[in-house]
Amino acid sequence: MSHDEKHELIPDPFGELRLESGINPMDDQNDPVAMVLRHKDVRRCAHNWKTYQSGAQPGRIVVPSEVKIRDTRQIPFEVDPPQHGAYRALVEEWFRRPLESGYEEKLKSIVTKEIEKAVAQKSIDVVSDFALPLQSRALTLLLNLPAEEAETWISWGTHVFRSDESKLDASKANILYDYIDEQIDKAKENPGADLYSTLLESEYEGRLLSKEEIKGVMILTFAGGRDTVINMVTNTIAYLASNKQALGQLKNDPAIAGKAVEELIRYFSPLTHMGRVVTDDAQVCEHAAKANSRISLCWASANRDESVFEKPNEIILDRKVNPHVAFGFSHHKCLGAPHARQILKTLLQTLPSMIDSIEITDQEENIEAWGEIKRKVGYHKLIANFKSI
Ligand code: EMZ
Repeated sequence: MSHDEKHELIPDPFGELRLESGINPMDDQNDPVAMVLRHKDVRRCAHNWKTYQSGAQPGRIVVPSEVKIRDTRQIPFEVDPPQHGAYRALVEEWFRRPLESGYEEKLKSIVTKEIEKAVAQKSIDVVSDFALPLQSRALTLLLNLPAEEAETWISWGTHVFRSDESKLDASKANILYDYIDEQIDKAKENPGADLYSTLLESEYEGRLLSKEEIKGVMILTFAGGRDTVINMVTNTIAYLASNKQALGQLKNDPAIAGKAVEELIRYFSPLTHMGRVVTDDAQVCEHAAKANSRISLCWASANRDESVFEKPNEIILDRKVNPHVAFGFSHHKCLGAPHARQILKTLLQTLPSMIDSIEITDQEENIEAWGEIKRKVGYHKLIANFKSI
């Protein structure tokens, strides 16, 4: 490992394999997964939904597979075209609300309060005392629910299906399912201007959505944008703590915030990969992908592909050409992306005018294991001191 690599915030562990074979073969619960590593192949496979499907069995495209802890289909995530498009059309507009005027201001007030709280305390754990409450409070805006609702979600911790004890925690998952059931029933009795009520009025193929379908959308909303957003925020704080000049750059030139958002999300790639089920015997990079086996689209590796990105392992806040796939690619690209982007943009525009520097005093890295490969995706714990201006 070179000197530079050692000090990299989020190192790229896929480099060698990406050049050599383009594949990282791994096992998940006795079911092989071939991780596809090159940008070109990741995009090609993501686009080819006929051969590489999302809808085979609820939970199977997630790695580690969640088939043992849920049978509710997450919608539109686990549905293939053409049904996928019809479901997506029902929710697309709602998930674009973060781009409407007024939303950013509300988000700014949430972000500002969280920074003020961090400054007021001598030392905080960025994961549990900053990123998690920020993610949950921002989610009340996205769902258009009262701010207090965030307290319940904060109590669930960073992941709704994983706990310290287990990577797949069924009892934890049940807390979320029961909560969602209850909320759907409440909205049925007492409709409001929130996402549940909107879904209860939505029609698919000429009929109202079923409770199971609504539950599928809501599970995705709670699970999909949770640890990913928390890692994005925590990694941003770790980056700004070790790069004081970046704080200055963002403060002096706030117009780069938009580009900086894309670059940080490319670099962090909070979702390492997402699986697909192979429908017909196929070949990816000379690797035989057998029917009914799984491949995964490794966004994190594609985002460091040296044939696409100049100096891929450097964070260049105003990077000009940035065709990253951190939010996925093609039909299934992330529904929550406008919301995630707004959260990071607001943070990058607010923090530099409130904070002089950030000091990290302790940390525990969150390292994922994918076969032989280990990847740092963020932190379990990041103890920091926010020093105000
Ligand atoms: C699924 C997934 C969605 C899955 C875009 O990613 O996120 C994971 O964190 C969940 O465990 O169920 O929602």
